[in-house]
Amino acid sequence: MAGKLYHNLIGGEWMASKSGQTLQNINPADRSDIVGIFPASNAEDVALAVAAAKKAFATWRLVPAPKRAEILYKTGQLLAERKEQFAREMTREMGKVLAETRGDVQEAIDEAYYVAGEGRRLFGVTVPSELANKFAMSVRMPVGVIGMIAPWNFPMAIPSWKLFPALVAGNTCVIKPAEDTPLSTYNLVQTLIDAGLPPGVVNIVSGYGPEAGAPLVEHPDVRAISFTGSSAVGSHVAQRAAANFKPVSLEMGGKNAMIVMDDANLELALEGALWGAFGTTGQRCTATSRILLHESIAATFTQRLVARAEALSVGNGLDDGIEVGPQVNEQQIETSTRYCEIAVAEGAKLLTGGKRLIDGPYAKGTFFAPTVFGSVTPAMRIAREEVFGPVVSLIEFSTFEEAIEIANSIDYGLSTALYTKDINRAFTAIRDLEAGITYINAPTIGAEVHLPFGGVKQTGNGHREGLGALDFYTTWKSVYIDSSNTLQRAQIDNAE
Ligand code: UN1
Repeated sequence: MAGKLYHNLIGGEWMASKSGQTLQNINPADRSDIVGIFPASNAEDVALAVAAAKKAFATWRLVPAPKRAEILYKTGQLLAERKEQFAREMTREMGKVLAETRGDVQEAIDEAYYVAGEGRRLFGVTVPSELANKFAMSVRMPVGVIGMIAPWNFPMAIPSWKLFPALVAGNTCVIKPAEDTPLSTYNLVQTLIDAGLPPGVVNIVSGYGPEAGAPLVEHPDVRAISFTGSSAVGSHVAQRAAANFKPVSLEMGGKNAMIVMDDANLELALEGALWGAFGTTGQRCTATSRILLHESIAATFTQRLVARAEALSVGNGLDDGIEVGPQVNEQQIETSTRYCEIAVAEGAKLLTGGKRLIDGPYAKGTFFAPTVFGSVTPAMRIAREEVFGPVVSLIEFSTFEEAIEIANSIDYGLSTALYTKDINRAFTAIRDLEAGITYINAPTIGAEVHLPFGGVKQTGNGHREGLGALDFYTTWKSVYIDSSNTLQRAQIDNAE
């Protein structure tokens, strides 16, 4: 099927890239299906979009926050009406199964309602002054033009985590969607416009990282950058932005561990493992990619997990009964294949999967078999490096302390899970696991929008989405109002 032609959105106008270059949005379940043709933008397009956002900032920043919030609330309502259509389009461009793309749109709806409430809060802090007849408070100000670079795995939810808090705070935005999944960002932004967002407040520049992402990061009028993607690209973004001291919010990789203790409800842990490891075809930064098994339950758990992994139905996410969709593109298939080879070479035991699926209907797309590796040791690369595919490693341990140590032994720190009935161990794990998120008796995926989302170590640089996002999208201004009609010198006139 030939794809529809889409344009950039700049200053409220839909326009082709100045170079005329385009990219194809391809259905990963059927690579002959072209979802759309999108601009492959470059620095020239980015400059126009930033200029439009800068112009719009002059007026948007003055719209009262509760009014800005009403547009977001309306956006949530419209998204709810459009949920099924947007979910279907998302499965077609990204591959994950319909139940999950409905969840992705729902996450944007949740974010809209959550952030809409912030329009009547945006709390500042009022404190007493140390001087008489002096009033002291601090208020949140918008930052200005924000550049956003979004990933393909949550093509509507993650752009909403970035756009909505930025907008409620009075910023204007230029967003570069992932080149694999621009349509969902278009659907999101079109919905914002239909809800009443003025022209130029959000601008879309689609394209590839080096040509469109890099100029956005470097543009002097872009005051802050929010990036979600790999740690390798995140490091690049941070270094480029550092040249002019631009704040950067980075949300990057994970190698998330689920610990299963000897007293765990094994059926529950199995369900969690399957969902955590193979949901979204393993393509979540929160995916369960290491399962740490207590030695006393390891054999049973492994046998049951492998059987259940083999029984998962892999296929086109739009078809009924499919549990695991394709990987997003050829490059991801190559990464999964390469890591399977590395794991075998390191001495891990391939228990199931380990290969691309190519027969019958699979020939048309980028499918990879749900894969389980046993006999994995914590030092192996397959236990340390992010695969971002349906590949999970099983590691055995003897004591709870050892499990925590293994869980913490990697460079990432996003999500963790512990399955146990022991409340004391649960609290110890909550305290000691080095990660931004810890689940007890639930898998490593499933974060809700109104809690902080992000991680430690190479997962992030200290910022959070969800609760905490406003700290990134606002800048503090401290305000002192002196009503004494005299010069009062702080630290001097009130000293003893
Ligand atoms: C991601 O993997 O990039 O917690 C985000 C979750 C989802 C968000 C994942 N709500 O798994």
